[in-house]
Amino acid sequence: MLRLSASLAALVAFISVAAASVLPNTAAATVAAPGATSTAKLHTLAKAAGKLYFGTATDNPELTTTAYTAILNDGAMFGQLTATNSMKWDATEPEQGVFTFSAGDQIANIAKANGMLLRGHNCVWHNQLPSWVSSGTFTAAQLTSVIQNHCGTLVGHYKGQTYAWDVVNEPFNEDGTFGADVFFNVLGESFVQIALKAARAADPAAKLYINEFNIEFAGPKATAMLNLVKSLKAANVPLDGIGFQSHFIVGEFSGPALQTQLSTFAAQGVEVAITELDVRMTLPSTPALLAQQKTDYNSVITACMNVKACVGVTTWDWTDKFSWVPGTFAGQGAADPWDENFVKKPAFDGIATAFTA
Ligand code: 9MR
Repeated sequence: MLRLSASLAALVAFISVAAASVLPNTAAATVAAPGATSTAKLHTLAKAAGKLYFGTATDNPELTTTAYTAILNDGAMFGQLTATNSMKWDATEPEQGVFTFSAGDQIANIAKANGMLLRGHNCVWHNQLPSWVSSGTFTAAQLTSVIQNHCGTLVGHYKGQTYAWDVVNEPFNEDGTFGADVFFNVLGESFVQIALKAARAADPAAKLYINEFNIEFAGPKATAMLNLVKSLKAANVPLDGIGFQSHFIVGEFSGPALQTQLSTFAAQGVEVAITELDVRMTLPSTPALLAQQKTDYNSVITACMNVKACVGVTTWDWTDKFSWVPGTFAGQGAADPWDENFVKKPAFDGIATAFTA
């Protein structure tokens, strides 16, 4: 027994030494990973390429980090902002009829001060609802007026400042059925047009979007969204755009598939946009993963470039320091074009190259 253990230990020691001699040290490899070389400004490149904007989401707690705001406030880098959380229902109407816009205004004001477009996010979503909505008991007439009041007041507050609104966010399940939230349960799919009509009345100039994930490739969810667009258009319900969130995984993404979906929706007479782009990986990042991520970012921008109706691209924050990914997917991250120290990653070059191709 003792002899066996000793020889096992010797074997393990031998394998470790052998592995160390052929495998790169992980920590050293990460440090040696190449960063970006481009010194371009992404919004400037997007405009020169005929797009309306390159933009980013940002969140209020981040705005106290001066190294962060120094880059965020660069209107040549970012020509559009989305509030990550502060225009959502729980933030803006926490109690029925009591509206608070100070946090949302802080982000709207950064956009205004720097000449950036603003995308409103969002009016109606099953998530981040105050409990008076999510657990409320409503008749159809009552919930209709709750939606009309919320969307009307929210969109109306930012009237004249907003390029577009995600009026309805993530209405579908993966199988293409509507999510069973309070809105669908009480109103059926009519909640979509109730929200869109209220938003149009509140700000006739804002582009009205439905925003969704996992419609970037063919499947039941994309088909359901396409059918919804067709039925809303046929009924003359105001709808101007479809947002493709684009929360991708390194190496598991097809640019041609995305381009096909963008074109398919554009053919229905709506504009399209990449609204929440990030490309996550299993940590730690390696040069190979960062190189694949660069390719993936490049493919997303290329898909948008190849579809005229694709108006712009928004990343879901721009630095890994403030990415939502690690908090949601344990062990994953490094999803943004800048690292957690605000240093540009190869993905930055992937974006810049696609805009200039
Ligand atoms: O990034 C947002 C995160 O801070 C919030 O905790 C989360 C709560 O649901 O929402 C995140 O943003 C989501 C966006 O509003 C809609 N699409 C998916 C985004 C990532 O979860």
